[in-house]
Amino acid sequence: MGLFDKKIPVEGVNYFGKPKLPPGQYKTEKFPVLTYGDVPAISTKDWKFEVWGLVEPKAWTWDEFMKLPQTKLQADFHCVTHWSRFGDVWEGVMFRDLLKLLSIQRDAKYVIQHAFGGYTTNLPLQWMVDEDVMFVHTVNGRPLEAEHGGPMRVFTPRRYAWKGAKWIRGMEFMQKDKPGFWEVNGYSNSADPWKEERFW
Ligand SMILES: Nc1nc2c(c(=O)[nH]1)N[C@H]1C(S)=C(S)[C@@H](COP(=O)(O)O)O[C@H]1N2
Ligand SMILES: [Mo]
Repeated sequence: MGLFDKKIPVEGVNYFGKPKLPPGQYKTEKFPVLTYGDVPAISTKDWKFEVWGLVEPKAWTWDEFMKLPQTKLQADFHCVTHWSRFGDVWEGVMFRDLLKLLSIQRDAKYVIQHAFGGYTTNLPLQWMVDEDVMFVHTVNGRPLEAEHGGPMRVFTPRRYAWKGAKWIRGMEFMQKDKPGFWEVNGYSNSADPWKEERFW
């Protein structure tokens, strides 16, 4: 069996009313690892999350972050390389809940995710707020594995998976957009799987 279990039919709609399987995607039961570069070794003791830019700067240790409201979300994961994983239970902190603790300046319109190791990705603040963007530390009841971004990654269920940084270390709030690692390398800025926004 190859990477794609092409014969498995996927029917129905997801929790935001879109077809479970976006166009051009295949269901896989595997959880491939897609990382550019090395897997950084980050212990929860070393982990820290910071916000900067057009926001009052703040920082959280692991223990402080884990005291934020915790949410479980069952959601599907779509990679631009055509594989989709269904039904995992993702657990962590919703971006919306973090946002309630931030003092953001009026002219902040974009959010840049920064990862340990240098990876970045960008989204409009409006989408980060409206949608179900979350910080994830646990998947299906198990701590997120290092190769999948543990101890903490971002997950953006309505976007291709590159819009969520593994090993998240901070977010920068900006007035102007700043395309991230894959966006600079030719991938779509908006990355909507149901519109097949793969490249630009
Ligand atoms: N820090 C970091 N985050 C990243 C990446 C990366 O290379 N580095 N790859 C992105 C891409 S292209 C995808 S498809 C998903 C893959 O997540 P996975 O390796 O857990 O499947 O992570 C995204 N986040
Ligand atoms: Mo990807």
